[in-house]
Amino acid sequence: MEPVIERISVKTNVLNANQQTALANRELFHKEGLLVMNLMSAPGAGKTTLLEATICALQGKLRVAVIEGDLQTDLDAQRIEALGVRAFQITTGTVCHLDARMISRALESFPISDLDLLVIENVGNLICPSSFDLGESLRVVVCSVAEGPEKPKKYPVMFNKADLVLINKVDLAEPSGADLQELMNNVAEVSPNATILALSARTGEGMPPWINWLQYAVDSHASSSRMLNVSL
Ligand SMILES: Nc1nc2c(ncn2[C@@H]2O[C@H](COP(=O)(O)OP(=O)(O)OP(=O)(O)O)[C@@H](O)[C@H]2O)c(=O)[nH]1
Ligand SMILES: [Mg+2]
Repeated sequence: MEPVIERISVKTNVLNANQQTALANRELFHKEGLLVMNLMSAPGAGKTTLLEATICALQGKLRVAVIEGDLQTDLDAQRIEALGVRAFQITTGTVCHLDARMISRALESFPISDLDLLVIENVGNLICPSSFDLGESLRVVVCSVAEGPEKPKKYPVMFNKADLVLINKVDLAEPSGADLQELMNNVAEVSPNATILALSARTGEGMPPWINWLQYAVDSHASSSRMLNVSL
């Protein structure tokens, strides 16, 4: 029994240490009046494609930057920079999620004072990223119809902490025979507090409600941060 107890306490310590840094990150983001979104999904669900389409839709409306998390390569950061948006790539090596310290270190050389929105694209993984608070204000989970309708039920932790679940690749629902309604029902069951939107980052179908939701989130966060900073 003893080794089991040791393993539990090591995990608790790691999460507690992460929480301290996440709180410091959150305080900094609040001071800057900056909305920070933690964008998570299984590998390949379409996070970077969604960001590319979102950046294009927000051009001239919001000042956005992106921190990318991947095990290897800066390919995703290159895709974002190709659109003229500042991006910082974190490569985690063998680690399957970003943590608050990685974000804090990135911020030492990545300026955020002139931004409205910072998106952190987490490592593609439906499990580990959900346990690590980064100091974000919003958790957005992308789930593609191609993954099959049962994924939310099998990986509920990721979904039940989400503020928004985006069902992506709806253009593939018909050709792949995927049951979009069943997927949406399963998301609603495990994400009772989340807004659920369906779209295709590739074709643009369903993008306007997502862009409106994001714009509203940034605007209301900016005004509540202003009030908080005035009262401090
Ligand atoms: N048909 C279709 N393909 C899509 C859509 N969104 C993304 N894709 C494709 O899905 C593949 C993976 O997309 P990415 O945006 O790289 O996915 P990701 O979640 O960023 O992947 P990781 O960062 O590796 O976890 C690419 O071939 C995209 O073109 C969509 O809405 N419809
Ligand atoms: Mg990506």
